[in-house]
Amino acid sequence: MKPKVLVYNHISEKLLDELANHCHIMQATPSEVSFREHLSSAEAIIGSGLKVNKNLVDHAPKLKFVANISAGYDNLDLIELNARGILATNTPDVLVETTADLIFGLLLSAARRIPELDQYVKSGKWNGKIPAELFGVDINRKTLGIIGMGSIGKAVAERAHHGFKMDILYHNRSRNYAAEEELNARYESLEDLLKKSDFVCLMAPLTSETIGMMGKKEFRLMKETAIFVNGARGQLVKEDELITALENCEILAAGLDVYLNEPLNTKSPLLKLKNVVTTPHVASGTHETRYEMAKLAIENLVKGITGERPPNLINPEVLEVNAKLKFDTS
Ligand code: 8YV
Repeated sequence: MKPKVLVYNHISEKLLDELANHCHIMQATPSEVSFREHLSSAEAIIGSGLKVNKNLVDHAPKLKFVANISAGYDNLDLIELNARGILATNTPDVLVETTADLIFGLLLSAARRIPELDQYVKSGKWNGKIPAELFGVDINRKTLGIIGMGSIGKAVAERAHHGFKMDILYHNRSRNYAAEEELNARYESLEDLLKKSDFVCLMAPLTSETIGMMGKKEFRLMKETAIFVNGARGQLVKEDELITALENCEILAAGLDVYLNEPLNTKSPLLKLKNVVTTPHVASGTHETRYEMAKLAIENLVKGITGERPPNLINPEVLEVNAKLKFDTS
């Protein structure tokens, strides 16, 4: 018998066929009634965004492997997974450039007010001179501050530096010497980065140290003409304080791909603000990249099932204790 794997997101037929060579596939989204039933017999789960916490693993007594189809893994309670000897993998690298494209697109859209201009044309208001109230602000040669200079932060900075001749400042847990050398990026304290940047782009992972790191105090440090972009996780920002900063024009505008609660509540004040450009947590969302992410997640999972070390193992400490995970292939 092949090990049972619960697929809880859409994955292309081609990749499912590949996965089916190695396991018995069960499919259900978390909102479907059959999800719980499949979970109770699943040895592995694959998908993105599901909160894998104590409550979930309590309902998954056979679970040995969690294959996340995402780079971020803040949806996983690693303490709980490690305690139960469950391996977890993610999909870094393959989404870096695509994610940076959209994040830079948000920056451009907010600065040049592309959604507002689009509406202006489509609603038939363009019947003469464009009013100066619809003008944006320059991007080229301005200063971009990146908070979280990991691979995606660096890819955003590359677009800014090489394409738009921007000066790059960054704040990170550790120095990124490659970014300093290749992009002339300068390391700054968070406070100095916020004070000096024309654009602030948040790309840090969600951890106990970064949660709520941007709030009233931080937005007040930013220039009144500055634009804030969040391409990381909504929980890094005190969202009500961001809304206040935008309403009170303490900063000029924001471009947001992520929110405190997702999907964003239709009553959120963010939806009423003209100086906010939104996308629905979709930075990695192109056909090509989502395919590559699912493919990599499957590669990780198949390695796990066949007793090899998965390339993107998040919690190798489980393997140290367990040397080899035994899947039910009897
Ligand atoms: C989402 C992401 O997971 O990889 C990440 O960390 O944030 C994204 O790729 C993806 O959009 C699915 O929701």
